[in-house]
Amino acid sequence: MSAYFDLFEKPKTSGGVSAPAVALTIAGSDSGGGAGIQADLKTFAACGVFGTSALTLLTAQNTQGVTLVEMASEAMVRAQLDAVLGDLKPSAAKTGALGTEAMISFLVEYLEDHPIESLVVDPVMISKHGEPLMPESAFASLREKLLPRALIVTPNRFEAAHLTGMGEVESLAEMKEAAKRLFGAGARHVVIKGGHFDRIVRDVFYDGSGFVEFGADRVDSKRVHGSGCTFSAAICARLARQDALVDAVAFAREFISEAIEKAPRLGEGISPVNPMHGVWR
Ligand code: PXL
Repeated sequence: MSAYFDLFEKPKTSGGVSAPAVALTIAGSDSGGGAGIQADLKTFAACGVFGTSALTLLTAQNTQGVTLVEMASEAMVRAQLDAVLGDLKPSAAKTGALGTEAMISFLVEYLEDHPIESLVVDPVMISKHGEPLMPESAFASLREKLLPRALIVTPNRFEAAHLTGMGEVESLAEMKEAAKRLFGAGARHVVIKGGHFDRIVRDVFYDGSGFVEFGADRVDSKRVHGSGCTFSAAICARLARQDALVDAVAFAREFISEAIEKAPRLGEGISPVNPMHGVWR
């Protein structure tokens, strides 16, 4: 039986009224439904968690590519965060596409006044189609300002190479070196995903003292859209449910493998992953 067998376990109840864990995604919208907040909210729901969101940007896109990106105003992001944090009280949050250096700086300042302990940072830089979702000039802010706020940062090898300035992160040894550097930049935990390049997937988790390797000897050879969002959202959902971090990462590894294997053939371009694989396939 896989690790997500208890997905549909009943939420905790208080006084007969169900009280699910609440998670927050601070991310961009993907009109095509494959990545961004759409993937995050589906993943939260599939993991038995009530999803809330603060949209940072809108993309017009489908399986074939991104045609337009527009930023939300700072006032709008602030109002969304105030509304959600002040009332629904999420117990974990994740960041996805933040778009600009100004948005990163705003969010970091906001988090100073409204700290979120269980914060998953998915350093979204580029879409699956190769369109930049953040200018290179913002990478340093992400590393220097946002990573110190992260309970865990979840780059793929490409993102890890950019964030560390290592040029490339290909081998397991380079993944470990990159994880150490990102820990050194202030992230309290790091998981570097290997899935973008290997047929056999290997992810490396680092907590500052030791490494844990997670592997999946299947799937992930498919080119799909939304896998990074779904992976980080699954970690966030399990943190919201009070899982230990390493258990949340192990769960997310299983969850994303299944979501890739069950990716539906939709559209003419790159298929979206299927975070709802436990519900329909
Ligand atoms: O997969 C990264 C990602 C995150 N967020 C949004 C996106 C994408 C990729 O296209 O569009 C909004």
